[in-house]
Amino acid sequence: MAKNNQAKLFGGEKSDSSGYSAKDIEVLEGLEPVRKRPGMYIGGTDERAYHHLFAEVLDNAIDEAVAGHASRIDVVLDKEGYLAVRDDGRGIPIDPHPKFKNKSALEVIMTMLHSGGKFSNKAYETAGGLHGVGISVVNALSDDLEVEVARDRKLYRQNYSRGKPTSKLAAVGAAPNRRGTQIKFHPDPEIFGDKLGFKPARLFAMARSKAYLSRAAEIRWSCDPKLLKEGDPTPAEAVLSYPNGLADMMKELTVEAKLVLPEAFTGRVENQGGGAVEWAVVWSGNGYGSDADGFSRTYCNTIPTPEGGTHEAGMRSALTKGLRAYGEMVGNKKTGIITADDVLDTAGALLSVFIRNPEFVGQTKEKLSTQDAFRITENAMRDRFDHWLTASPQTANRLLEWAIGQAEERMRKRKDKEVARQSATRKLRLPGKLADCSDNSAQGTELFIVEGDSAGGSAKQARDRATQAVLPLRGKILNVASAGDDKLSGNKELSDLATALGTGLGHRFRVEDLRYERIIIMTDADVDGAHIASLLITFFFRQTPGLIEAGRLYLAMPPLYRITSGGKSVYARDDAHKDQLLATEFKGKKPDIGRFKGLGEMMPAQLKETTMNHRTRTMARVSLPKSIKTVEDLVETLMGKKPELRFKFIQDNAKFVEELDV
Ligand code: 0RA
Repeated sequence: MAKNNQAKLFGGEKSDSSGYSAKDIEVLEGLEPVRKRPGMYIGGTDERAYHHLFAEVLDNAIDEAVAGHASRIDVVLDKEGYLAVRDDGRGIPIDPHPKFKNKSALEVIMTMLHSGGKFSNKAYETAGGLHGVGISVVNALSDDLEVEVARDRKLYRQNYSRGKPTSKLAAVGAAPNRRGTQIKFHPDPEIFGDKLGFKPARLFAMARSKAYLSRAAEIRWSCDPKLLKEGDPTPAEAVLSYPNGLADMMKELTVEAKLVLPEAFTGRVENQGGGAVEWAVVWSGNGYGSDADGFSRTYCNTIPTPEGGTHEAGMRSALTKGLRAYGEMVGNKKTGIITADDVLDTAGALLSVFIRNPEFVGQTKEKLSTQDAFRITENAMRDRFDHWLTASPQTANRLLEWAIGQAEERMRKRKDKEVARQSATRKLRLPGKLADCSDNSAQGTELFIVEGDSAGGSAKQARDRATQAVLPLRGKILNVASAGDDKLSGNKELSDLATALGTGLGHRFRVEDLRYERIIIMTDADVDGAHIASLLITFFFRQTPGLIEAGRLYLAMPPLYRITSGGKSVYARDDAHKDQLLATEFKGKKPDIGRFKGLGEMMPAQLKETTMNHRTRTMARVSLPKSIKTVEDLVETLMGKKPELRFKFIQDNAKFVEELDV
């Protein structure tokens, strides 16, 4: 009997009216690579991959239903962990394959990578395309697999293990009232380990979402009750039939959602040639601007396209343009501010398209790239959306108002953000008056805080551009000792200073963030200069005590006098220094004594030599005398009523530390 059938099989000719025959099957290669590197074909060997085997088998049956050849699919999970998927389609062809003379088409489909009916438009109008790696991969990764084909009133069977036939394709009986294919398989523990098994809940969810997507097919689910653990809500038996397709899926997805409109916008448009576009769209609302509510699930030929693609873009375009056109039609003046995001951010959208020869791109080939899908989807949805809106103005107006509310919320948020960003960049942007040094790291660099713009100008000319920065401060600096923090931050001079330092102020101060190795206060060598220096020291003491503790604050010591005699010039810091020089170096001479009114009066070369060039200058490091422990002490000393005290402090303090050669 079996022998007879074999003989007949291989002598058979094509008997199908669709024009499909074994020669249409593309053949690429054997299955060894699949077992060697399963991850390349099913993305791993974990539980997800394990269940993906079911998706592959189910997709084949669904394709047969979508193509209009099958209407019922049975999924049966038995207690041994075998999973069977049966359809009532045409049945996998069992005639001999023209290229492989001694093999049936079925065997070629089962044992050759990338072979199958999916490659020919004649076999399927809208097959899942590249996504389906094919039934052969499932075969390769199963330790036991059985195919049954009911065709031409006969039942055929063949068994496989790990991709290789373990029996010949044989007619095993009559099948007078049956047509179709059944594939029953068990994933190979050699590949997946012996811990994994099918999870009923997971299979059921997969089957159900396929049922929503193919109204053509009714899926009957059955699972051995022994596999259902306590509390698992998965039914042992179920008929999954959703004549309303995505509308049903949407109902299921939005049972608890708050919706802007009571009804979903749903529809289905069938094109000639078997293509179709189906959708269900709702708008959810938990107040404007709550962007957590939107979702978009798109499919092509029942295959999920989580990365969207051309079909999704077509949908977005249809919804956006449609709503805007409606707004313009009813003369709503605000319509112009609506963007695609306003319409779509809170939209929950389901979209399923069926097209011929879909093409996918992206990392995981999960984004539809077929150009036609845009136009097909946009046209189908736009036309229906226009009708839907005009047919119920109440609903349409509500949606329009919602979108305008979204737009206004978006614009308000953007404004807030801009304000926030502005203040953030102001913090980062260095003050315009700062002449920064070109070296990027703090090491070896100095910031000169200079009194007045004219001194600042001299200092900028005198500095070493690579390592010395100059920040001129002008005007009366706030009396920082008594100023509150808000007044402080409102003071332009001091906030510029804080910015230049790079450290935060107060409790946010971090010495590591200091943009320079040394901070040098450079003021005139007179009482006013001492006043300003004392204000600054008070500021540092209050806002950045760590900077003083770290020994990074200095006082420049510009000279007050220039003593010249017989072509020889010497600078004197103060009166005492001058007197000392007159009594020693210039003893018995009548030198010319010049007094600098301020730093600004000095030639840049003089300023450089006396105050800024670290090889020739004299500087004092600021360290507070032990007697000063609190801000109050310091303020009392520096800011008290008597300016002499202040001047004295600066001078004493300068003397307090060794004169530095830095
Ligand atoms: C190749 C060609 C034809 C059908 C199939 C494959 C087919 C495959 C599977 C897998 C599960 N169920 C299936 N049903 C059909 C067309 C055969 C013909 O034209 O007769």
